Amino acid sequence: MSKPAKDLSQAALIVVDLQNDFCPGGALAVPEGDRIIPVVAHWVDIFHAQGRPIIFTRDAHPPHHVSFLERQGPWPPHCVQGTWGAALHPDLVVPKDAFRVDKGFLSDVDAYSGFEGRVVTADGTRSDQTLADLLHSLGVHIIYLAGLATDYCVKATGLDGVRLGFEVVLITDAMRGVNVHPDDSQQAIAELLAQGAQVVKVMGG
Ligand code: VGL
Ligand code: ZN
Repeated sequence: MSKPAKDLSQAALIVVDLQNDFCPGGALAVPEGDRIIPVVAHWVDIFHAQGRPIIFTRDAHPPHHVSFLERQGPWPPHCVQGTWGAALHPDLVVPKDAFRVDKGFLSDVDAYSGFEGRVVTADGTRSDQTLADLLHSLGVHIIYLAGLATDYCVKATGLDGVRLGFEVVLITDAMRGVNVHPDDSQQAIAELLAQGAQVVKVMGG
């Protein structure tokens, strides 16, 4: 198995929206969305073994969210809080000490970026802490990004990360896109690279 070439001592892993509704069988399935699970699991193991933070973001909409078709939004209803579709995929092994960040929880506001979310505490309630607050409190300067969807929430999270001064590393084989237009994911990655993100380099292979 491959290992990252970089020292992870200032890094965190962010797994974006790896939820049932974005996987095959879900309400807004990303093609092959579930195929990334073993790759994500490998990276979770690497970060966990080094005691580095792992953060799972979740799309967490109320019913009748502004992004849904019924309100002239672009998407079918998905990731409604408390439903099966909003849960992290059951094949994911989520370490006990992993963090959760929910976003998109305001009825009239959509939020693609994890940086618009709030940290969920151990008892499941939403705090006021943002993802940036959390990363700063943990001394994180480098974020490794994986998850769904490359062309929406991964892209938005990466662009915000760069803007906020984080070094952003894309684990491109651990992400998949919706691809409303066939090359949307490629374009998202190109835009992220143009803004200063990097693609992960691995040793071993
Ligand atoms: C997402 C579409 C709608 C995502 C969330 O997680 O990429 N995409 N809501
Ligand atoms: Zn959504």
